[in-house]
Amino acid sequence: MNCVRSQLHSGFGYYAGFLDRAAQEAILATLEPLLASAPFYRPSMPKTGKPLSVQMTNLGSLGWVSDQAGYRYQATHPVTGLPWPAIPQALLDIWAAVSGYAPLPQACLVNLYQQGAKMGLHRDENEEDRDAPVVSISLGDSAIFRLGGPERSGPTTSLKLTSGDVVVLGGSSRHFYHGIDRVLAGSSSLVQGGGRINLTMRVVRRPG
Ligand code: MD6
Ligand code: FE
Repeated sequence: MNCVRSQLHSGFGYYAGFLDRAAQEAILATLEPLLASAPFYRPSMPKTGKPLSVQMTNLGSLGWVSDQAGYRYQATHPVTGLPWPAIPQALLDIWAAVSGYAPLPQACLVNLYQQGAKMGLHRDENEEDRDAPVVSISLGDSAIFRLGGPERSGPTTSLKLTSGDVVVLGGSSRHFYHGIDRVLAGSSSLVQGGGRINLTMRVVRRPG
């Protein structure tokens, strides 16, 4: 494994180059049939119903969804009505390698960034188990990831995430604001048709 773990804050892990090109291609090939049965859809914002620029789908027993009614986890795809496909073993292996947390994730949110898509500063706070870290895998085009602190208005640092990088938000950083300012279109040839795919694995319900 050719990667460096940097720790900028307690509980924040940045594994640059965790997955080599072959491993990235293998994960994409594994995802292909799963994304065919649980296709990307465009969620909308609570209250306003305004569409997000990021397209989403999920893997696992629970998936994160957003619509006019609010943010929540649910067992089925909002468009197909089918249960989400299971999280593949290759992703669970990454969880086991970097999370430091024995219970397995119940949800893997899959974000697709195309044509100027970005994600505003937010905290992941719809999970019941917030001792568990969130593990994030980046594939395809590079992105500028902004990491702040526990307050929305606090100082932030920016980090360029490239294909194969893995980020862990654990410990105190689990509750830190973060977002994607922009994606560098054309910076990777991994994803067919271009763009960036981000996978975030979460433990939603408290285990046991
Ligand atoms: C993204 N990531 O990289 C968005 N959340 O597309 C996240 O929102 C995120 O990278 C929790 C933990 C790690 C993350
Ligand atoms: Fe997040």
